[in-house]
Amino acid sequence: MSVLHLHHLENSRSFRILWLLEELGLDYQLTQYERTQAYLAPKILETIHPSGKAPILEVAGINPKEPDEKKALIESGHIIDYLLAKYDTEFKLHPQTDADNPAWRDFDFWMHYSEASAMPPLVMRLVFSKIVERSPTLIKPVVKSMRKQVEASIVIKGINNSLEMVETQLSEHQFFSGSEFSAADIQMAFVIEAAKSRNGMDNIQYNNTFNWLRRCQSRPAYKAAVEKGGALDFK
Ligand SMILES: N[C@@H](CCC(=O)N[C@@H](CS)C(=O)NCC(=O)O)C(=O)O
Repeated sequence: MSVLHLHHLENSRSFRILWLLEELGLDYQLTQYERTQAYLAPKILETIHPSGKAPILEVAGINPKEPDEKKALIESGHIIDYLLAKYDTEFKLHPQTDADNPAWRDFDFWMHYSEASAMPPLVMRLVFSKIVERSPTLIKPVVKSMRKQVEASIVIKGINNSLEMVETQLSEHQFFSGSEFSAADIQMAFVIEAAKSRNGMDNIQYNNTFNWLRRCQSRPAYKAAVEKGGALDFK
């Protein structure tokens, strides 16, 4: 029995964990779920963790007093931190914590920035598109026009700010924590793939970002994750 059991929802942040497990070369059990028609996670995920969202990583033996007990970890950033602390003991996928090291500061910054600031406007974009899709025909034009105004002033500005910051980072460095690939690239790749598909990205304006994404996608572990969990295909 594997100690690690990943619950992976198609086209979701759990791809990050799948990719990291492959980078670390770990043995793990994988259960895959399809999204519902409403593009949500299936209810069954709530039986594994009350959040009902992906990723969920179940870890056995985390409590030495109860070796058979499994703990369900959530939040992609937290799961990544856990896996790195436990299994990346030679620091191949993250810099050692050191406030004076710019590589660690960059690593830590992008690990947080991805979920705290970069993802929310992308999620809003998805939610707005669903509101329009599901609004009654009669009021659709009004809803569409409201969507356009809010998106232009808040959502698109937020996405573009993030993309500019990312492009600047990747024009100065090969990766998010400097010259070496790290788990911060895994965390940020999901953001960029979502932005590419939900916002559109000009490949000349964001040339360094596109080149970095190609470097990420050509990694054997990325390809193995696609093979096992399916390529990201955003709606
Ligand atoms: N901040 C959380 C976000 C988790 C999350 O929202 N997951 C999405 C998939 S990308 C989900 O499960 N959505 C389905 C739902 O809400 O029903 C993380 O980084 O893990």
